[in-house]
Amino acid sequence: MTAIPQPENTALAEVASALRSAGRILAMCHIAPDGDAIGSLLGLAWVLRSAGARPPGAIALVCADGVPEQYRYLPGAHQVLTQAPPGPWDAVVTLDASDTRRLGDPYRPEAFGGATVINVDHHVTNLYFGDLNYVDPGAVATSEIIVALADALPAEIASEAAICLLTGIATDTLGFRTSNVTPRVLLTSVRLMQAGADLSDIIARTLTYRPLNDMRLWGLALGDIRQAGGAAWVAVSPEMRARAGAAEGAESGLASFLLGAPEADVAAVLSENTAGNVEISFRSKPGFDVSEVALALGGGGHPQASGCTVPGPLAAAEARVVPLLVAAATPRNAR
Ligand SMILES: [Mn+2]
Repeated sequence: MTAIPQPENTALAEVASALRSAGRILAMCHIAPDGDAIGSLLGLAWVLRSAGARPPGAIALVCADGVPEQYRYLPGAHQVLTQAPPGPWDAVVTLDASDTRRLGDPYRPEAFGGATVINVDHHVTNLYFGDLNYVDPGAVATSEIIVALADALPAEIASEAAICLLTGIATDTLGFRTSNVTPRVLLTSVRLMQAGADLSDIIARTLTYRPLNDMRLWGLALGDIRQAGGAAWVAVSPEMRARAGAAEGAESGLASFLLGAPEADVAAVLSENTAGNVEISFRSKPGFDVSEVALALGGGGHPQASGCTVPGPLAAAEARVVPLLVAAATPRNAR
């Protein structure tokens, strides 16, 4: 057997020490941000502030797509910029992104002025693109890693940080319903609640939140569920989105909903965006792996939740994706 070289993680203490000594820090999360992207971004900022005073402007927070409506309750959400302010920076921290493309335009190493790039993530498909890399696929959320980082700095987790970090953990676990939720995750969450995070408020604002026009779009998509073997999927076109009056991103959560069907081992939502590309979300039941499907199509993610973007139109994307999806639904012992 040929040994496959495994990328090495930097010790968390070394990441903490790099952050302690960095004067100017730029932190960024991935495009089309979810609760963990925004939660870990803002949570890190609060943790860094409590680790030591820095002059105003010393910490900049960037997400190319801004903060979605349902996450604007997060303390500090208004501080998130869509473009990186001018460098130089001492450290650039990337959060919840398995590759640099996921970071969008703000990831421009030539503008960082020699900053140390610190890649903090929990995706098993992470490409270890940083100067320092702390990737823990055992963590349910990047926000869970930020709790460990706070302890390593050390830094107190006050209520602002706790709200952001519990939001990341609660959303990435779909409200503590995913198979990777262990007693450790619950204990960390208890700690964040004790620090001042209101769990039921977080769940209501993120997971239960669903504008009527989003529901109208779900209705259109669910009216035409496609199925082959153990795979179930739906397609969302720009026309459907316009008819429902729904914004891009309205289908978030739809793949997990489809997976609730006992007939589905794997589920997907194919959504054509206004640029003509098709964004695909994959979900699978434990024992099935959709990270490989996403990776084969240039994306990434976790065994139970992954995603990619492929060229449109929808029919072409569907023809490419469905055979992979059906193969992923075949149980391992039947391969
Ligand atoms: Mn995440």
